[in-house]
Amino acid sequence: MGQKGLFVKKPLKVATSEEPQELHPHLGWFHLIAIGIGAIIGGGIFVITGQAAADYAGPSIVVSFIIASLICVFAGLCILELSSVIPMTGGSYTHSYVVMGEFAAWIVGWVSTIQYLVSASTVAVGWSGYFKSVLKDFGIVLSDVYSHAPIVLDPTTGWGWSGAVINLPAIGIVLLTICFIGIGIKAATHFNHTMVFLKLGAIFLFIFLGLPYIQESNLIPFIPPNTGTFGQFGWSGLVRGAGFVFFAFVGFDTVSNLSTDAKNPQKDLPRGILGSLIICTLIYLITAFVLTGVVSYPELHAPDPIAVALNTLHVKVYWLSLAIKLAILAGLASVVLVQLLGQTRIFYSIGKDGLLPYSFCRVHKGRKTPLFSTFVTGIVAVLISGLFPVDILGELVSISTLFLFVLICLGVLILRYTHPEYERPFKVPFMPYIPILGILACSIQMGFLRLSAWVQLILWLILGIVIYFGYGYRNSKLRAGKSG
Ligand code: ALA
Repeated sequence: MGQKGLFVKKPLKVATSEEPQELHPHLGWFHLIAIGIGAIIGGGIFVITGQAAADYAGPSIVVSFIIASLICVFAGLCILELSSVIPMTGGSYTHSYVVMGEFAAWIVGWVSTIQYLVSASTVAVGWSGYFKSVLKDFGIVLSDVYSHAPIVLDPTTGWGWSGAVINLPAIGIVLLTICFIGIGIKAATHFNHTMVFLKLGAIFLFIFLGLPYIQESNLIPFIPPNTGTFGQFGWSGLVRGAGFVFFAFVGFDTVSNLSTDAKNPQKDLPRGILGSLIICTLIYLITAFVLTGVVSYPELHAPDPIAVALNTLHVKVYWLSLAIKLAILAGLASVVLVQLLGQTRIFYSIGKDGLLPYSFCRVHKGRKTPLFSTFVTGIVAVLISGLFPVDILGELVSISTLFLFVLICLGVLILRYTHPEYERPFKVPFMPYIPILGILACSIQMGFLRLSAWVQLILWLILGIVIYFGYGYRNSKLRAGKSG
């Protein structure tokens, strides 16, 4: 029999027994950590860190990273508990369906779309910046008209046109990765391992080369004085910087969406999520320290800050600098891949529940991949990455992810009190303090972001609510009694 109301919940038993066998479970903890690193390290460290240091935090961006990583630990523990109770494809979307009901689940799924699809597009735009830089090293100058976002958001004049037509390199990398995903997850993870290896190699080489060239004068004052405007240096800048570099951690929970692709989800998901989070945090702290130590922070406002830093090193290591840039290109490509992969799985799960048309969950028999979801993901990412610049997209991704984390921490609290009897292979320690701290930290961090980010998030939510009442509410399988 069908159920009514916006808060209709998926019973846990039904949810788990419904779990599809169509996808091919073959990922171990090592693969999951690699996928985590593939999703985490990317545009955040290679592009956004430089801009956040130059505009908001200066050398104290290192502390911003610590704040951002603590928020991720709070949220990560909550995600782990939910994943251990509800080990299903769809990650936070499915968890919310079981814990808070359909409407909350839709909101989470819809906002996750920003987290995955928009962040993939953001990184694709960052990829385009480094691609141009590499071409320039070979004497090829790509016209901005075809390699830059046509839409801009100026802090003083508002929305406008840059004069460019489209960002073709960004579109190119989206198309390439979406083809890999379409071919099948096995091919996708092999591609990912190679990329992760190159990306880590580039970072370690940069740290190794940069360490001897750190100048104390670049790091002092560690917290540059506030300019008189809230969020521009000083303590408020340091915290705003944390909101910006939060982008660099987006994706650490991607692994939780892959429970049906994992061989032993209950053990390997915690290892995958926490392992990749710890490794990436350490790498970020050292990289940010070297970056701001080698270059005076105002100079880091560039689409390719690592390349800027490499150019200031006194050693003439042209080929090494080129190798690092090439590896960064590979690394950024791996983030695009993992984020788009996560998005296809979210569409798949939402389609399965009838909140999006059935085509979204149809799996190609030979390839074992949801082809239509992959196709739609590709088209939307092509449009976003071809038209928008990094700063607009990155800020939207950060605020949306923080919003999601508030809901996730809330979900853990609700489930502990509504269903204390559920078996919890992983339990958040220090209940209820960790989720409460998570909610507070994310909310405060959101408060430090710019008004434009809030406006974009609210508009996205309104669009999502319209789509839900226009389609999902009427076609929900749970409500119609076809599941649940
Ligand atoms: N965390 C990912 C990146 O930095 C989104 O590119």
